Amino acid sequence: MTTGTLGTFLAESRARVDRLLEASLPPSQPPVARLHEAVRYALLGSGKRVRPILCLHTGEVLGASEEQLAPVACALEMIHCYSLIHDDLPAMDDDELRRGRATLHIAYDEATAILAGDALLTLAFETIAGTPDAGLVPALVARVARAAGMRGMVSGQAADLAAEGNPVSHDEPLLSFVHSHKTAALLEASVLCGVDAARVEGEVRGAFETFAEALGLAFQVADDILDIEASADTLGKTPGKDVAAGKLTYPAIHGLEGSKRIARELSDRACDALAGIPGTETLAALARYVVERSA
Ligand code: GRG
Repeated sequence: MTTGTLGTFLAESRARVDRLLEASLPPSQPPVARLHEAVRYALLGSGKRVRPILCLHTGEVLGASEEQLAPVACALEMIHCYSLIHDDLPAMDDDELRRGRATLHIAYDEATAILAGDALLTLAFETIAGTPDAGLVPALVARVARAAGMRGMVSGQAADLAAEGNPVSHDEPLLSFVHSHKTAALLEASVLCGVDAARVEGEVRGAFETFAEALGLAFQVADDILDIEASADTLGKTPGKDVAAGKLTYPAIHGLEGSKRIARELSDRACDALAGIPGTETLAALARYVVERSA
């Protein structure tokens, strides 16, 4: 697949996800208009929409319909946006720039940012509950909750914060724990929700599990590399912050070149897992894009 073809696919998919997200928001009410505005600012502003695109495309390749997939695809982006809002708060990463503009607590205020995050997390599960194919709901809720909560992203974030500025704790097992939980878990779940919605089992499910795990980790290694190499303009957030904060990153443990090698190996593993499964060329191209992206 050429870079141009993937670019067109991504642009069209982003526009589709934006339409689905817009349609999934409840109408604003006057007493809480500011909260609704803040949620819209965080959710609809911009973003690559990697998680919903992975979910929709995986599911559709395997035979699920947009109707079955749209609620959970939107829920994954809502949870991702909530995590970014809370991660940017002064009590966490204390960032003023996200997706090329002011973070939510800067554009609004801290209390509104906390509530907008809470609102997006809960709206995500309300949205999954509305899946028209009701038989899918328990599995999707369980998968997304697990990836986002104490067995996933929240634990990864807690371990990351605990390791910050503490070089003694900078070891490979902890690095793997943080990255597999903080970032990879939700990306992995994005692919696997597509597989769940298509009710695919057996060898093909196994291949997608390998793909999802490798892709999720590759994404985080690439993010660590971008934190060092990208400029604020392309990154849309403050570059170099992770290194400056003494964060536990792949380059801190494996060096920049070692990290690039690991990212390539993970993306190769992801692509190899899908080899021979018809219709998966775009997913393989996405696995390459994840490590070659510049933002
Ligand atoms: C607050 C519970 C809680 C968790 C926060 C996701 C996260 C955990 C923190 C974000 C910090 C960070 C930059 C992690 C690296 C990987 C990552 C999630 C990058 C941002 O995702 P993209 O590149 O962002 O998909 P866009 O803006 O394109 O949606």
